[in-house]
Amino acid sequence: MQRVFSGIQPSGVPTLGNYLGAIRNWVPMQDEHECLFCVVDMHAITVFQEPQQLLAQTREMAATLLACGLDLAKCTLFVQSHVPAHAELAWIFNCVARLGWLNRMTQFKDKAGKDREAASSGLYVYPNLMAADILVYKATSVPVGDDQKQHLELANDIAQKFNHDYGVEFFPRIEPHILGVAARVMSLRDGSKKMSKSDPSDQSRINLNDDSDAIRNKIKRAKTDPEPLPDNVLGFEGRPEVRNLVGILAAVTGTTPDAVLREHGGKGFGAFKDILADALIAHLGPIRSEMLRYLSDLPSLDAELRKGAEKAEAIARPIVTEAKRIVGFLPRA
Ligand code: AQP
Repeated sequence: MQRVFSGIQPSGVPTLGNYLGAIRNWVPMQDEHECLFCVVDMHAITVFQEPQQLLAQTREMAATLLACGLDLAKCTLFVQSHVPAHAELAWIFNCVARLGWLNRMTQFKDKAGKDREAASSGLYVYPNLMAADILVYKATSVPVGDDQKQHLELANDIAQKFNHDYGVEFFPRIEPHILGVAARVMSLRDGSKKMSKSDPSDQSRINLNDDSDAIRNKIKRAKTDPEPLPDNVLGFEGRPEVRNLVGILAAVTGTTPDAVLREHGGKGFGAFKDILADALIAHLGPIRSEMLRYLSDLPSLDAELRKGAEKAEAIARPIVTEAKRIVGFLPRA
């Protein structure tokens, strides 16, 4: 049985992009693999988070994951900062990863923007912490959206260099697990940008806690063009917003963009957006209700997260202890 690790940042309310690109694909994996799912609050603070908001968003993210179908009888769900082994291994990896490797990471370039000097050093070494998140469990499979592929390649480079430098076969190879019809959901305002929970425009995304009116409004105002829907996927050329909306409908109705266009090709966007909004409301409504239910009992939610951290710690502690021994750290007597 493979050990699977995946994380999500509590840097905002989870979006439809997080759901279709990541969370939704985690649910069936629980039946086939040993799964660890983590709310990665240490990653979130690589960009400043207002403390009270971070705290609330961490619980909100955990509640959303449960509402989407993670089952605590089948998987381990926990908060990253509750398991210090992540930070311990990340420091070792800071000393293994090369600056040249980090310089190539496109996510740093995107997130740091034009003023790189003002970005936090945490944002720069983010991929080293991500490598530690995975390898501190010796996980071999990581389900992610396709935007994270580059970071996983870097994690493998770190694992190989650690093994090579210390002459061991300690860390395994990691395989990315990229799934889903709409593997990358784009912003509703700009089809060339990915949908992101931290985008300053709330209109750019569907949040998993949006109510029916908010969903309908955002879809109505989503950017399109005056032409009707094309008859087949070749018609997406030069129309990224159209490709995105069709991809979303295909993903939530469990079909393909081709099938959506066979049914709706030639329609105007007024009619198509109504159909899309209805499908999203039907799909996301029950998730929102469940999320609110989990959030109505915070002591139980916190207790479940503590149990999750204990289970995760039991796996991570011996692995990080051995990594420290390999490096030559004197064990505490
Ligand atoms: N638009 C997206 N389409 C498909 N998958 C996506 N993911 C994120 N956005 C999309 C996937 O969600 C998982 C968790 O992501 P994360 O929270 O760790 O960080 P992120 O990728 O940086 O997500 P956001 O929403 O864009 O957060 P912020 O705004 O804080 O940066 C990952 O598997 C990711 O691939």
